[in-house]
Parts: sequence; C-alpha cells; structure tokens
Amino acid sequence: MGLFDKIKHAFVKDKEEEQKTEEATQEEEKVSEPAEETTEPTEAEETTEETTTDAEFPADEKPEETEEVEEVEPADTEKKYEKGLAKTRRTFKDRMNELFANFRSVDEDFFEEVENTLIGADVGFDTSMRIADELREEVKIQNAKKPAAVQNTIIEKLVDLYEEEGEKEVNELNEQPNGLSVFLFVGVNGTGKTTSIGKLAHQYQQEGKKVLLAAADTFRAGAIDQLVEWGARAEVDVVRGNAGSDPASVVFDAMTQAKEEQADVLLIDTAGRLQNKVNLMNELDKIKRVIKREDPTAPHEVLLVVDATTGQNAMNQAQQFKETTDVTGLVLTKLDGTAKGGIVLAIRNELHLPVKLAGLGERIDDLEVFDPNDFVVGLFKGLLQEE
Ligand SMILES: Nc1nc2c(ncn2[C@@H]2O[C@H](COP(=O)(O)OP(=O)(O)OP(=O)(O)O)[C@@H](O)[C@H]2O)c(=O)[nH]1
Ligand SMILES: [Mg+2]
Repeated sequence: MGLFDKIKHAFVKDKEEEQKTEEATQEEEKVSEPAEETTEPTEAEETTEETTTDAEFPADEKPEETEEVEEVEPADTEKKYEKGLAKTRRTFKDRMNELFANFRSVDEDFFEEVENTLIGADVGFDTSMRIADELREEVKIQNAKKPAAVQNTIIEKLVDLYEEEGEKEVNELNEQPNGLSVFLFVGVNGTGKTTSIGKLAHQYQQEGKKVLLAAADTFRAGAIDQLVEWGARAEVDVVRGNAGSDPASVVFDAMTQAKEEQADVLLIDTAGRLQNKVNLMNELDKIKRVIKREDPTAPHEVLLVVDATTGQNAMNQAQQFKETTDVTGLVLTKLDGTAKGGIVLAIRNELHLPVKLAGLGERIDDLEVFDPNDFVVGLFKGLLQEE
C-alpha cells in the first residue's frame, strides 16, 4: 500500500470511529433502546477494540488480556507522536483553512498562495515550489476545482514526493551485531546532544547491552558534568578527561576502554560551538581519525543533532555540517510541542539526510527510533477532506 493510501485508510478509519463514538453517545442517551450496528463492516473493522465502548462489549466478550498487553508498546509510542505532532498538525490545518477561506477560483494567485502556505508550514522552499507546479498540472488534467479535491491533491502530492525521495533512505541506526558500535554525536549548542546520548544509553542499557559514553566536549566543564550525570541516570560508565583537555585523547581513552571491556556501544559527545566553525570541524576530523585508527570501520554513525523548534535554522545547520563532515543521519529533538514538524519533509526532500531518532521530551525515555511513514501519516491524516 502506498503512503497516501495509508493516510486515506487512516482518515476513513478516523471518520468511522468518530461516527461510532457519536452513535455510542446517542445510544447511551436512549438507554432503553437496544444497541444497533449501523455502519457497514469494512477492512477497518480490525480496530474494533479501540473504538467500541464497554456498553457494546459485555465483560465476557472482552479481548484477551494478552492482546491488550501487546498493544501497550506501540500505542504508547503512537500517543507520544500524536501528542508531539499536535501543534504541527494544528498549524498545517490553520494554514490550509486560511488558504481555502479566501478561495475564489483556481488561478495563478491561488497557486502562489499555495506556495506561501507550504513555505510557512516549513516544508521547504523547493518542495513548496514543486508541489505548486505539480498542482498546476494536475488541476489542468483533472479539472479539479472544488476546494476539498484541491486540498486532497495538495496532500497527495506532498506525500508522494516525500515517499519518492525516501526510497533508498535507511532510518535504522547502523548497529554492529558482532562488535563495538561507535556513534559520534555532533551539532551546535543546546540542540540536545548530551540529552539524546543519555536517552539512547538508557535504551541500550535496558536491552542488556554494555554501553560506554565519552565526554569529548571538554570545552565546557559543565558539559562533562552533564554527561556524567546522564551516565549515572542511565547506569553506564563515562570516560572523561579534565576540562580543557584534548577531546581526541578522551576519545582515544574511550576506544581503548571499550575494546578492553568488550563494550557493545560507545556514544561520543562533542562540543557544539559554531562561532569557531573551522576549529570545530578540525576537531571533529581529529576525533574521527583517532576512532578510525582504533577501528577502521568506525564511526558507524555520525549523528547530527538538530532542534526541530528552530525550523529553517536547523535546516541551515544540517546543510553546513553536511558540507564539512560526513553526517550519516539526524537526531531531530524537541519535536514535542513544536509547530515546525513540517521540516521533516524538507529534511528528506532537500537535504537527503535520514532522520534516525526523534526527541519527544526531556525525560530519559523520550527518545524514539524515527518512523518516517508513521510520522507523515500522523501529520496528514487529519487534513484530508471528504470529497
Ligand atoms: N522538550 C524537549 N527538550 C529537549 C529535548 N532534547 C533536549 N532537550 C532540552 O534541550 C536542552 C539542551 O539539551 P542538551 O542535551 O544539553 O544540548 P547539547 O546539544 O548537549 O548542548 P551543548 O552541550 O551546550 O552543546 C536541555 O534543557 C534539554 O532538556 C527534547 O526532545 N524535547
Ligand atoms: Mg552537551
């Protein structure tokens, strides 16, 4: 099933759920009358247990306990994404409503409005232009003039482009099944490097892996302490030097210790000053050389951490880092509560970098492996219109 079809499917399911909830409420109001199923059974029926109320489900017919347990994990993650995306969704919706509030006819002014709307929704400049161009063509061919049809076509184009650009994208972390995985975290100040390392360390530790952290941000004494604190929280060891010491020597020590202790994962924190861009890049190069000398296959990931709330700024940082160092993937932090989640589309379509991890809060378990399709389904399903 294509991504857009998935969204349509989710949209139809939501509509049915809405209808059922409405019916259930009506049934509750008319207590004496027996419950009556009015909706046609469809392929969406598999979700019945989510939507039916206790009134429709006599205690003895409730789904087995084990089935409910299986549901817990994905539902939690889904809920986090749902919540994290709420503002982005609202922004998209508001902008779409604005666009169609002034809708008179599908003319050149309207296409320009579409471009502006999409740029404003952070999906990226090139993407916005492309979508508007494709819409021009589509409208010509299909003669689609009704607002609902035009809106659905915009969403379809966005999703199709996103899907097409992601064909060869690998979103899983490059973990080494038999040996040490070395992940280097880079990014400007305050984006969430140290926090993301702490969260990921916790996840691996919980999986029973032997994890080691390296405090290679020696520029700030506070930075070392912060990583040490996260190490304590995640119950993993931290290799550190003194403030002001050579970050590459800390990394050397960490590589040595990781090998001695046969660690599974080494996560390296680095400094994020951008005012010394050249120094910073030199430092990263030196760190990488030290890693490679100890293990020619490493680092297995160079993860650029960007703050989703900064929108276009995050895009610019990613562009700069991509030009000077071989970034293998992104960690997109602070997706909780930002309205700028649309940059996920711009990141893929314009930077061609995979988002590998998503930060959805400040707590230790608020980091998720990024599922780009779930993200896009969650973002757009509420925007489709009944035609
Ligand atoms: N809401 C939210 N806050 C986050 C997330 N990730 C990080 N933060 C917060 O962002 C702030 C900066 O995070 P750090 O991990 O210190 O960032 P850093 O990149 O290590 O910063 P420097 O060490 O200064 O380079 C902290 O207050 C974190 O709690 C996230 O996913 N969601
Ligand atoms: Mg830090």
